[in-house]
Amino acid sequence: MPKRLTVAQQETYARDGYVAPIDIFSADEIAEIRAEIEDAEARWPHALDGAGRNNGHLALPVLDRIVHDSRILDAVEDVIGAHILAAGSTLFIKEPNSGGFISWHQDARYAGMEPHDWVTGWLAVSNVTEENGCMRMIPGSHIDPLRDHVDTFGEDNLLTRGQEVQGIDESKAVSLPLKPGQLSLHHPRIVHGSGPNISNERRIGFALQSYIAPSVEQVLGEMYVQRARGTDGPKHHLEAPRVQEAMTDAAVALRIDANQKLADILYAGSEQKGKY
Ligand SMILES: O=C(O)CCC(=O)C(=O)O
Repeated sequence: MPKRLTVAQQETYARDGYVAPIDIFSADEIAEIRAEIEDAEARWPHALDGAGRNNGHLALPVLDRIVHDSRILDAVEDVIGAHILAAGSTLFIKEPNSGGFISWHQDARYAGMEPHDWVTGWLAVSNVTEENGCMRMIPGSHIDPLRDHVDTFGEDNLLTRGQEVQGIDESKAVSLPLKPGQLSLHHPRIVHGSGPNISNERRIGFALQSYIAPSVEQVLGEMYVQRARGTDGPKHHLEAPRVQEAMTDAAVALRIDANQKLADILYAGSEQKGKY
């Protein structure tokens, strides 16, 4: 019996390559989380933007608590099983009336995590709507093998290389609006993207990218993981401690190393580097 998803939601994930919405945090809990994140942005400007958007959970307790929240892990367990490693996180913030968008892509194309026994969670910290740039999915696209991507390095593209799967039939796209505190889960090969924020509100998403089964290897470099649930028999990866206090020297140093290793993976084989 599943722990957090219904059997119907498990079937939806298997068929479509994503499932949403999944209720996780109450309105009060997510309001507190948002306040803590915005307080951290004010205290440590640039710690959470640009390349600083990556792996904030290694330095900020509020993000660490999300990554290790048992309700999220229950939903993840329903997809990848009871042994779970947390392999990274990214804050995707779109400011009001800003052009930043995410082109159609498949996460597995550049992530180096093989085989694809992993899943990405995406938590709405703010209200997330079509107007402010919610994610859009192409249902069933995870069934096919990986598609070719073109690296555009587009100015407003929020992906590292501006990587893009071209020729997508957008009439097939499904939008995933979420209320604050709701989660979506998506498959490593699902083709997805998101548009710009044409509203007057911030869009704050926290991507838990990704939760992996311990058998998953990193074939493009090295990465840090945290044991989130169960055991890590193979121990393929470097192990990161959980942070107790915000932005300690040790946590900041570890995060710099983790983000450099992540950049080495995401830009593997590319002569050009982007902003993230
Ligand atoms: O935040 C977004 O709009 C997209 C994020 C994304 O592509 C992902 O989490 O895999």
